[in-house]
Amino acid sequence: MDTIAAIATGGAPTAIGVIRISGPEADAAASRVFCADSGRAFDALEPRKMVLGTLRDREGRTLDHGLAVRFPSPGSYTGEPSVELHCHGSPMAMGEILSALFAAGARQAKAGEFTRRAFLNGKLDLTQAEAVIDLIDAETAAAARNAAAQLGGTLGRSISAVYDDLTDLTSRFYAVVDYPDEDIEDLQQAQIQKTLRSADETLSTLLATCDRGRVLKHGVRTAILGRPNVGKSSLLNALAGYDRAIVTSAAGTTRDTLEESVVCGGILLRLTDTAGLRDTADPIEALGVDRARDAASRAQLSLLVLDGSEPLTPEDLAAMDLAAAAPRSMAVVNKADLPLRLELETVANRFSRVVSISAMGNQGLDALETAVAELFPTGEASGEVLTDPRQQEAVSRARDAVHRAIEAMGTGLTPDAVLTDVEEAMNALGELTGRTAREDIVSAIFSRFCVGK
Ligand SMILES: Nc1nc2c(ncn2[C@@H]2O[C@H](COP(=O)(O)OP(=O)(O)OP(=O)(O)O)[C@@H](O)[C@H]2O)c(=O)[nH]1
Ligand SMILES: [Mg+2]
Repeated sequence: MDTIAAIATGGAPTAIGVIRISGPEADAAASRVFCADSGRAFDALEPRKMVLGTLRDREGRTLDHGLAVRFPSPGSYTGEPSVELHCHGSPMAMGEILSALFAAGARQAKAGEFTRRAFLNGKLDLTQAEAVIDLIDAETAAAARNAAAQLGGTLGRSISAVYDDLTDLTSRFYAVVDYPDEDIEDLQQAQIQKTLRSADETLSTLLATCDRGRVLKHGVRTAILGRPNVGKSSLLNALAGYDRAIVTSAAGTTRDTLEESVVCGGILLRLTDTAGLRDTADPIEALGVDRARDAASRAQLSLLVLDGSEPLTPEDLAAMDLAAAAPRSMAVVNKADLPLRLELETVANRFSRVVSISAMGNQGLDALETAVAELFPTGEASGEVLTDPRQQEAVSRARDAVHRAIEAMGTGLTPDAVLTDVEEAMNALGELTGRTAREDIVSAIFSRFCVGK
């Protein structure tokens, strides 16, 4: 196994920069660039304790004063002998130190290679490796909390529990297949049925978390809809916290769709501001209205904006129809700073959630946040949420196979027919945790990582 090294803190100047080294020659390579102030030999430094010293380039010239930590095997992230060097985050100085490490026999680590080694050495399973990247990429606190729980191993453990039950079950089956004269006793039959049903239940519960997982990881596609001049762009700006969109008193200001991501009620909303919906003779505006309709058709959530200071117009009613067609929708009655002239009851009859705001005065946004949080409950961050299409596909394949096994048992098919299904379920679950994952699946996962992780 090669010894690998990389800057773990990116290429920009930072207060502190970390260089990671892992592999059999980690101590030897590090000893060439780090000299403890105490004068102790590098491989005699106390494990997992930070030690002060000088960092040097390949000619032995001092480049920085910093810290080193040794992690002897197996008590390291990768499971291999590892070292971390903490220095000032100067890309130039760190580049020189790295090149000295390469001269000492280490090579540049590839993206995700440290975590990949951790996986290969059994330090974490694939669901935990995926949690590492999800944690780094998390865009909301809820997503980070869920990734942290998954990193703790919750998802891997519940999958492994099902896997182990099925292993146990197959061994019983093999006993019967090997001695065909013996029938499976009724008691055994009942037990096998019970195991299969309980596997089905666990997997179905996991599959029910897919929607929640998608929201956590990818956020909610949200269209801001309404007739011209009601304050759609003002709402976008209020949520974004800066003047993202042009706002004027002229109806038809927004022509093209405009996108911005915000965290609202703890949920990541991928907002699209749209052109005001109306019939228009202006060909450019008409194209904008087409795009607005398109955004509405793709939205998971639509925010219908109405002007509370005016009675409903036929254009409002048409916009309502469009907005109400989205899987989730909410009416946002804007301009609450002006006297109310809108027929609130008509709106409330159509939308179960109606919030009153003043986008211009930044008022009522908390009510909007609460309503969004209620529409998309993230639940507690158990980590037992399927956030990735790969995970969802594997669990779904496992559950289908378990279903077939249950059916085969019911129709009195031969034990080996049932076995085939059970083994297929186990394969799918093994892919998920990495017990039986193919190389291409593993590679695809680690390609999402950055260098140094
Ligand atoms: N009084 C009051 N005026 C508002 C409020 N929000 C927006 N406006 C005004 O309403 C007008 C239209 O606002 P926009 O945000 O451009 O409306 P829009 O729905 O994006 O309009 P189009 O892009 O033309 O479809 C502007 O003059 C805003 O200043 C509000 O809360 N109170
Ligand atoms: Mg606008």
